[in-house]
Amino acid sequence: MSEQPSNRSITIGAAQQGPVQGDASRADVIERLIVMLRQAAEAGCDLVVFTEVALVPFFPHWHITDVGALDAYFEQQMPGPQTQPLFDEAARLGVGFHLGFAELTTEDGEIRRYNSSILVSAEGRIIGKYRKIHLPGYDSYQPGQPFQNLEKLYFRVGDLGFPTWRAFGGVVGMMICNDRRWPESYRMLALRGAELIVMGYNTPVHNPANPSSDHLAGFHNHLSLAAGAYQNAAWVVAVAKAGIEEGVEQIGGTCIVAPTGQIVAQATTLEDELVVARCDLDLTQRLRQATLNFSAHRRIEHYELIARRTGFGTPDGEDED
Ligand code: ING
Repeated sequence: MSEQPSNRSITIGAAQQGPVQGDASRADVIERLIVMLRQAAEAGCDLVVFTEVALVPFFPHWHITDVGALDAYFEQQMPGPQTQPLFDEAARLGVGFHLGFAELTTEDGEIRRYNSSILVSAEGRIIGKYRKIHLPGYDSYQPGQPFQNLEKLYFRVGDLGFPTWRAFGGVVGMMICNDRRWPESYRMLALRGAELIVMGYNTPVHNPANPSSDHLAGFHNHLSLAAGAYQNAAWVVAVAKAGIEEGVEQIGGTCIVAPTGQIVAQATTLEDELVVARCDLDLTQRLRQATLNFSAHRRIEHYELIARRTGFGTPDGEDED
């Protein structure tokens, strides 16, 4: 018998974004996002997922030494005057959304910068915020590279953990870009009940740290997402900032992945492109009662090694001589 969608199905729009060039204003970008928001409303979407650092070019690709120039890429209010139109249009259309942005805040008397994302309800209210934990790249300029990845220099490691929220008829969590390459990110969210995990990513084709894998950039993207979805029986929605942005070629591959690990919808361009799928949140529960029944099959008491190892270890056994 074919799976009958439950009444907990929601329609999700993954709003892939083409490049944001240096001369684009936030108003220009917000207008592009509103166009996709309207397309999503037309398609009956309950939730639209925008990408990581959606409002500006992915500035960690450059070495910026002037603090004023750096801070121009950050949002000091969310929503602020320039982003409020997105919140207003979403509320008018009755569509919730996820948005990635560079967050500048003053906490405990000091200025702090994060790579952040928010989940916003269909009424335009911020449900929750996440701050990126796995910051790839370097904390100092890397000479001789065609572009940089200075997230460790510009952002603090996220201090909010991996929270989840009851929203859109289910339990929703967020991660950002490099987080998706670490299985712990999905597991932490699943242990907190996440049935839907949403994220954005800015992923160059070329990885200066490991150029021999450049041809696998797209494969590793979908592999990470499908594995995370399947091994945690969660829906995963991942949205690219795609195309050649200020000279850096970034992968597309925006997709919606079912808890079975199947990619049920994906982008075919490297531009602004809305990808839509109907997602049955109860499918997560059916899988979590079967293959992924943690209490029946998972043996956490045997996993203490994970807690002790900080890196790839050496064999426990004696060397065969
Ligand atoms: N970008 C990349 C990502 O994790 C990267 C950095 C690329 C790491 C390729 C490893 C390999 O998709 C961000 N912004 O995290």
